Amino acid sequence: MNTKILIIGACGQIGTELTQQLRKLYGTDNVIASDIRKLNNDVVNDGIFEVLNALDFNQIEHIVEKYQVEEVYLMAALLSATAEKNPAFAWDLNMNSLFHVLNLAKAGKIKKIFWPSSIAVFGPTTPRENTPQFTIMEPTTVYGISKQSGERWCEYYHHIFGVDVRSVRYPGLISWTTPPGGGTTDYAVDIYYKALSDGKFECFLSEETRLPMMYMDDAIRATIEIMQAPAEKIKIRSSYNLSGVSFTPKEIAEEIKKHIPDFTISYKPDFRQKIADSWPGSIDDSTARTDWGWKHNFDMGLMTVEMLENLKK
Ligand code: AKB
Repeated sequence: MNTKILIIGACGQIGTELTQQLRKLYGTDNVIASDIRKLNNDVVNDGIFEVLNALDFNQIEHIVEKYQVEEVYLMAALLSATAEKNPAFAWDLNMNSLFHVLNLAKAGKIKKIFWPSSIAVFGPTTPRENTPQFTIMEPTTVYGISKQSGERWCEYYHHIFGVDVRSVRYPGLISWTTPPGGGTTDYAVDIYYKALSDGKFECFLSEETRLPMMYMDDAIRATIEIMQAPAEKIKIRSSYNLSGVSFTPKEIAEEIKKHIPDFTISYKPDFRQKIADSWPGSIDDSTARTDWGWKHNFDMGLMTVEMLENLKK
């Protein structure tokens, strides 16, 4: 596969693992990683890396032309908790970076786009359990509003201009390689670090807050599978529901206790509780399963074993 790929936001939680996997599949010379700053990590050191501001159309266009990029994965975004603190910048970054790549595709400069949406597109009036693909969407967070608007624009650019844009609504993502930053679901990563280092964890969500989550391996596979699927199988051009596991802080703590019996959890909900309360507890992703064959592999037990084993190393 000689496709030239650009990842924008390659040093983030998803970008890091996505870059490594795409380099394995497409070859190191075909994958251009980029981010707003140059860190000293594998993404930067193990292949092609460019400093790139996702808000700068000319810079993106320049990199696309320089490497003759065909596919762009736009992973740069401000997540839910950070976006509440900086609404104007969140709107600017989350929307304008998307317009830049959509417009490059409209101009025929790139062939295919992956853009991540989120369970944050749903709101308090959405059915909470087994949230359907098509349902009421009245997000009450800055991040959710930007993702819902982004979905509408993706669908519009596909229908009106024929842009091949593909998207999934990620749930909270759990991984051991790169920590998340600024999300409401981040506790589900932090809990593993603290269980190993301190044997205890103070959770910023209440014990019964159920949220949809997914192990990163599944999320990366979903991302690459939807991008590799034949175009006619991608019938939804806003974004697909995607489901892995679904649990409460209490349930994940119980799972960790099976491996670290003395582990304790306490609860001190903060402003993120309100965000979590507006989101679904579980997601119906049967449309993704039917349309392009999506299937998750990791349940809470397997994910916990993998997280603890890898973080111990
Ligand atoms: C967040 O918590 O903001 C993200 C998300 C669910 O999109 N992890």
